[in-house]
Amino acid sequence: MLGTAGSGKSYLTAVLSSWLSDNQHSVIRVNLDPAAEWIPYSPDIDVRDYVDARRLMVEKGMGPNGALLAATDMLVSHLESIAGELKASGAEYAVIDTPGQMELFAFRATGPLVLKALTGGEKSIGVFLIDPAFVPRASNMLSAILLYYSVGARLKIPQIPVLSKADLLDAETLEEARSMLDDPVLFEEKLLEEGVEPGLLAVAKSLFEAYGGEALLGLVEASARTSRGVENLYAAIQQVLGGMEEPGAEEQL
Ligand SMILES: Nc1nc2c(ncn2[C@@H]2O[C@H](COP(=O)(O)OP(=O)(O)OP(=O)(O)O)[C@@H](O)[C@H]2O)c(=O)[nH]1
Ligand SMILES: [Mg+2]
Repeated sequence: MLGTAGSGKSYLTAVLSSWLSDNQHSVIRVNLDPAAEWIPYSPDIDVRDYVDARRLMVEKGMGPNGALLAATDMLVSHLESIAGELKASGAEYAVIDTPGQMELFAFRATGPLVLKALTGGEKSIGVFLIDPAFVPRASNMLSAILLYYSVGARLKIPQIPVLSKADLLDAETLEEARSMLDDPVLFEEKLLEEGVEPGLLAVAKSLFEAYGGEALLGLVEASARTSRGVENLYAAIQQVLGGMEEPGAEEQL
């Protein structure tokens, strides 16, 4: 689960993993947030058992951001144990809830490193949550879209874009967002109206072209509050998994 702070990663982790186990899949929930105070599920694997950012603040007198940085970097020395726990579980699915401050995970060296160590060559998919606060203003949506592709470039795993907390958006707003996301001309018009500079307009246009006329191909609308869209998210996951090579297939060739 990836996404900006507060976008709903932990709640969707809870709901998706419950959905999976209700549907006879074995699943474990992994908390990767060393600074989480409270989590809406009980993690089967918890990085706070290895590094605790809150304790660093108290014991080393660090500020919140310094402690988070230190804790995220310290995670690296525990990767083998955490990956061992994950493998030993033998679960069919692991839902991994990433730290609130996405930039710490996605944009520092540790993120890709942690991801690679934990997934150990198994098929992995990023579920990228877009907060409804980005919707439906075109320039905000462009920011979210660029963030989505930027994380994809860093982590190099297939991603599924999810509009989270969809229960907070009324039908009209959702329709407005949808129509912009699959109509490059309308999207460009709105961007122009909102004063987005021409260089960025060209970037937006090329994204539409690159992804078959949709800025966020396969966007899933989901709500952890009502569970709406969770089944669609599962279907999207299956579709991506189906298109992926079997683990180790590359090496065998
Ligand atoms: N209405 C609504 N609120 C939600 C939903 N999912 C999460 N929230 C609320 O959004 C807030 C953040 O949700 P989290 O799941 O903690 O988000 P997060 O991305 O894990 O946040 P951090 O890890 O702290 O960055 C909480 O107060 C939730 O109650 C949803 O589907 N609908
Ligand atoms: Mg969280």
